[in-house]
Amino acid sequence: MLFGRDKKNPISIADKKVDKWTYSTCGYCSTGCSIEIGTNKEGKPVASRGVGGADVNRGKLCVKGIFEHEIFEAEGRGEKPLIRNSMHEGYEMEEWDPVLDKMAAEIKRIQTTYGRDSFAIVSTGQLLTEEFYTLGKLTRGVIGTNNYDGNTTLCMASAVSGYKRSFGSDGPPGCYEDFDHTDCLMAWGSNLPEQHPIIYWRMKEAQEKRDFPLIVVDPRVTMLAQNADIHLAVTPGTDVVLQNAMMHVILSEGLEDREYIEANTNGYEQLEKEVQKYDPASASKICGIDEDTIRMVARLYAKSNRAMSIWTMGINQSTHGSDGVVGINNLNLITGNIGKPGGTSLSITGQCNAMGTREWSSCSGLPGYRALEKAEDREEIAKFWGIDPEFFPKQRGMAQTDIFPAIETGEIKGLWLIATNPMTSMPNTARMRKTLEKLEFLVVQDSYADVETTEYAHVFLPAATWAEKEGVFTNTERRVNITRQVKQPHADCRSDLQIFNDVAKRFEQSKKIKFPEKPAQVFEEMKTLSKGRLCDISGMSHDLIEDKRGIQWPYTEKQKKKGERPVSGGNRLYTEPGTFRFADGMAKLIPLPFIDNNEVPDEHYPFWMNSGRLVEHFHTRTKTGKVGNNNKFSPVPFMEINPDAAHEMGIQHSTYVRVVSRRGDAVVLAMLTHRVPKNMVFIPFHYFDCVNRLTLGLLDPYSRQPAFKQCSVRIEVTDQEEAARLSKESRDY
Ligand SMILES: Nc1nc2c(c(=O)[nH]1)N[C@H]1C(S)=C(S)[C@@H](COP(=O)(O)OP(=O)(O)OC[C@H]3O[C@@H](n4cnc5c(=O)[nH]c(N)nc54)[C@H](O)[C@@H]3O)O[C@H]1N2
Ligand SMILES: Nc1nc2c(c(=O)[nH]1)N[C@H]1C(S)=C(S)[C@@H](COP(=O)(O)OP(=O)(O)OC[C@H]3O[C@@H](n4cnc5c(=O)[nH]c(N)nc54)[C@H](O)[C@@H]3O)O[C@H]1N2
Ligand code: SF4
Ligand SMILES: [Mo]
Repeated sequence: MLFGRDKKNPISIADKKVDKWTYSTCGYCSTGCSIEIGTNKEGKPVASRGVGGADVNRGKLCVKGIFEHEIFEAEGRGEKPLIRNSMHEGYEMEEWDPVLDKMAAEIKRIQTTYGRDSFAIVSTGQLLTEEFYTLGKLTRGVIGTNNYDGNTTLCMASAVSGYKRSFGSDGPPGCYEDFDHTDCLMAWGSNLPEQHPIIYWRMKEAQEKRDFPLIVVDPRVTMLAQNADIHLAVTPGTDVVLQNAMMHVILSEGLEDREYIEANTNGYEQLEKEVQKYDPASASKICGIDEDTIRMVARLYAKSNRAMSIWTMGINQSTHGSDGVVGINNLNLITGNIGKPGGTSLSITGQCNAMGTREWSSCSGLPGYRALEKAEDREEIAKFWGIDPEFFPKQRGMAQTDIFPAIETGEIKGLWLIATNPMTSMPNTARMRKTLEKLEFLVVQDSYADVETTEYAHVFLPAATWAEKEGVFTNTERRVNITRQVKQPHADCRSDLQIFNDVAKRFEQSKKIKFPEKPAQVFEEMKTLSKGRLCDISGMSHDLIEDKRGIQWPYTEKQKKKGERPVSGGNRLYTEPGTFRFADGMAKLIPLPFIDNNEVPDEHYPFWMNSGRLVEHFHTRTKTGKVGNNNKFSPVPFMEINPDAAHEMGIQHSTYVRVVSRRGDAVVLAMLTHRVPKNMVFIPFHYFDCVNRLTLGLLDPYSRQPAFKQCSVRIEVTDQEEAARLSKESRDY
């Protein structure tokens, strides 16, 4: 007889019958892992694996990447273009040509009737960079609407705005290799182990070797906080107060880096004057961190030889998002921690190509970090594209979060959404629904037809996704990496690049401009335009990028000609004194007065509502919701609530509750956990008709990014059977 282990079958890994592995870059988060997709003899994707020689991930993948081959043929993919005359009719399938004709005719009708800017375009951080560049050319050079932006306003806008205010340009100055050199790491509102698992692994490996302290600033006990040396459970939305208080300590105790400040910055006096107001005792009453801890952390940071900060949505998604970024930059500038190994301000990016859109999409300006506001930039691009510079607006138009209210007021009549699902991802779902219903014409271009926003569209364009196409992404550390085509587009889907080119052809103005068909040709154009810019990629090519498993910019033609090989990691910005991107080469120290403008808990709505993500899901679940090994871990909307709060209200673990805000309500399962303090609940935002029914989304004044993480709610015990029925209805795909 066999007992115990012997009884079990020996473990064997199923042979997936891979015939060929194709090199790509993961299409989920901004970590930028190199991935290979295995296809079988019939060309069907059957496996994914990490790429060993790639500096970013060194063979590893997280739980999303490892099942990524399953997304191509997942349920709900778009198959053919869909069309209808009004939102209240059913769709009909159509061929591409008549649908694109209709779309071009509607864009022209709306622009002629109401003005050029009355047709808006909102894109994403999830296309290939060549596609972003082409969409920018189409929008800025052909269609000519100034109301053009991306979902990145929900995501990275505060980081972009903060970098520009401090350093004179966007562009994260650090890299992952900084973890190998730092003596102190501070993570602000960033939950690496869940949201950037492979960056976390790089950080952890570095920390195990050199044991530097990790300080986590997050109102929740996240997985990162669990692994921290010091966890600062900051009062939501008050990071700027903590930063000012830390600077107060540093300056009053003379811990700043005088030499660095003098050689590299302007504005010291104004900053010093402002932070004088934030003595730790007063600051602690606002930010919730006791005064001694503030002093201790400030000293630790300033006395470290090299200190670095990383941050993500806990900072960006706030009414003080841009200020929070500037605050981190201030801290690093006064301690001399920019541009040196282990000393940096590294914004951890969100989507796989949120960086690519910042560099090349022309959303907030013109390609290659050029500005609409600068005459020489407008002239340079107009000349290169072959159009009149007067065709360009002289100022950036509306941000994505201003475009939707402009639909409400009737200023915008038509909208083209590309790879974004605002019905689920924007704050205040009820308002969003009314907004989309007001449109005379809505186009949704997505790889999946079943995205919630499609319900409001007049035209649906089925797009090829990720490795059904070829082109590059830029990751968090400015690394350009390539996605090779693994398979043909699903059904009748077309690549976004082809769709943009097909739309361009239908406008007279496009006759003046070249729209190359091949991604590699588009890349050549971008290379030319990048010469001498901060984001110089002129030394790269698709093949060299694959060969090196990704290359960080800048990598210039000159470097290539001199025979310099692209470094494998460790490439930084602002390493020389006085090389910031303002005219005088100096960075700016900017005072940050704090105004408390959040919706805070009160007697009617006593809980803070916080929202964010889970490791197994990506955003609105268009992909992970259909991958069994991702979806099974959290198939139903739930809420983290502190057990003490739950017991006081008689709420049992794993029962349904109704969460109510001034905007709406949502039914979720209560998950009792000490991750959240007694006066806070946390709801993942991956589910439709859930947390964004509750959110207020006040906007940051500089970046226009919504404060997704701060509003107030109350909780009601609810009828379990009714709730189960409602919950089931809302999650049926
Ligand atoms: N698995 C997975 N990974 C992803 C994504 C995904 O959907 N799923 N999305 C990608 C994208 S686009 C993005 S933008 C990133 C987001 O990555 P993260 O920003 O790391 O993720 P979030 O969960 O949105 O928010 C992080 C933390 O901010 C905290 N927070 C809330 N309010 C405050 C505050 O006032 N101050 C501070 N300091 N912290 C606060 C929350 O408690 C939360 O733990 O993840 C990327 N990676
Ligand atoms: N409450 C709350 N709300 C939030 C957040 C939060 O933390 N809390 N986070 C915000 C953040 S940081 C972000 S980034 C946004 C994300 O918000 P969205 O951008 O709306 O979310 P996604 O689900 O990523 O939508 C991307 C869409 O692109 C499609 N797609 C994927 N690949 C391709 C392709 O190659 N071509 C085309 N045409 N389509 C493709 C996908 O199917 C999907 O429908 O959500 C924001 N909303
Ligand atoms: S860490 Fe991000 S890039 Fe790497 S496999 Fe996971 S989702 Fe993909
Ligand atoms: Mo994001």
